[in-house]
Amino acid sequence: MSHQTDGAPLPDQTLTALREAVGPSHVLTDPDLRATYETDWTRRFHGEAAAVVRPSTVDEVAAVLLACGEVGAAVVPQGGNTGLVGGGVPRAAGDESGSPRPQLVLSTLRLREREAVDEVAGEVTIGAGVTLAALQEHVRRAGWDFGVDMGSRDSATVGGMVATNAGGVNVLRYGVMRQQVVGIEAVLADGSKVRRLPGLVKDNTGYALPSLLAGSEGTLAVITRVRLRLVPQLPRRAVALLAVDDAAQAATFAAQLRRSLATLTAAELFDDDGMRLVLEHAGGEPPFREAHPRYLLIECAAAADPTDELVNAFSGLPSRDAVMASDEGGRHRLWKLREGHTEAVNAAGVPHKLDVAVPIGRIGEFDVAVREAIRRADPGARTFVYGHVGDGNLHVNVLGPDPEDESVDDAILELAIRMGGAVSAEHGIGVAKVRWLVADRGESDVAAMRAIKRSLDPADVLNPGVLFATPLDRG
Ligand code: 2HG
Ligand code: ZN
Repeated sequence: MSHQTDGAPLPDQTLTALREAVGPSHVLTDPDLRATYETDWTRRFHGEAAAVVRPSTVDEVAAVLLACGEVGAAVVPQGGNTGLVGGGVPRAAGDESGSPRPQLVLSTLRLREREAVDEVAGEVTIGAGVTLAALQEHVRRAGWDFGVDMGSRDSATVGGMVATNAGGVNVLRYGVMRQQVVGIEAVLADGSKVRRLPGLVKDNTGYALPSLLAGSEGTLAVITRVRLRLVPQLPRRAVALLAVDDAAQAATFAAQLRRSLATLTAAELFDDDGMRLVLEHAGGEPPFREAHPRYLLIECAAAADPTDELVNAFSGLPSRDAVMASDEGGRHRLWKLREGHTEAVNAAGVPHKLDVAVPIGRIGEFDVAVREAIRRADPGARTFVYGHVGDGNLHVNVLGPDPEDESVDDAILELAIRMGGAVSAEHGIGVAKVRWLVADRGESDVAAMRAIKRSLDPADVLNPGVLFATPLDRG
């Protein structure tokens, strides 16, 4: 997490091999050209790569991995660089995970192939570097939709979303990214290709490699193409914002709505400080005359207008106040209050971002306890808690503590584990939470994970320092 440089150079013959593999203009060694690939979105994680390499085919990816494997160079796979745990940018010099090995970024942004939608199966095969927004546009033109959606849709890539098992705002309806993956093509550390893309809904032939690679955070393979399950397009939408007493009430309301509203697609939580920050940053009017402790945003989507159904459902709930919108502009304004958080927090400082899962029934308790734990660790810190209340997934964002100071991070993650939660819900472990893997998962789980990693990538070429401390046989 420091801003020193690593500086280990790649041997000349490796640079030559890389240039031959992907074309000279796609091996970036100039620091100005590398810069945007070397720092993460939060600016908290940064490292220096000997080169950024941008292959455009699976064979080019294989050639890059072979060239790196020969000289023991580390490869950091990167999609849209929207990750929030430092897993897609080079390791910083002086980090525990840093080593004198040269490292390079393998950008998947040129893997942009878009096959025609398979109308009969309701599936599509798509290059890893295609953004979520481009995927949505592509499948919507064919009358389908994709089940995962999230605020970073314009930059986040399909490959990165699979590699991190992304979640987003529609998980309560369609599940996480892993559940959309029907098939995968990927290159292993030794340059061999695994390809399972026939699009079979049922396929129990051996280990489920696509499921294993989903959420492996670039440590087992470079994902080059994926085959994804599609969902029906639901063009009519309605959004409501409920003012509530606390996070516990938001979770209770969300549970009641999940039972009573078959068209429910999202149940999102944020607090008043967060909403004010979004309005200050992006402009706009507060939705209510007075401030309320917490807000619950809910969305319904259907083929026919779900407005009446939504109004009936939330009118029966004892909320403090409520507004709703069915027109596009109004829906967008309400969604902006939630989706604008990430950008608004980032504009106010370098945030500590803790994406945690807690049992849904304990969300209220966690929301109270986490604020107290942060106050104890750093009384001057500013805290914003928002997230996917319907999934038990909260994003605790803290401004104030130095980027290198991990005391608030530790307090938050320790609390999540103590309450039966997980230290990562949808953003991954990256380098940010490596120290917490054993505490969360237990020794034998992590030993099994390490055994898988060692057998597929014995020289630790792929994303060293992510998930596990390096060298691999340590702690
Ligand atoms: C979201 O739900 C994203 O908005 C980002 O997962 C969360 O900003 C964050 O911490
Ligand atoms: Zn999220």
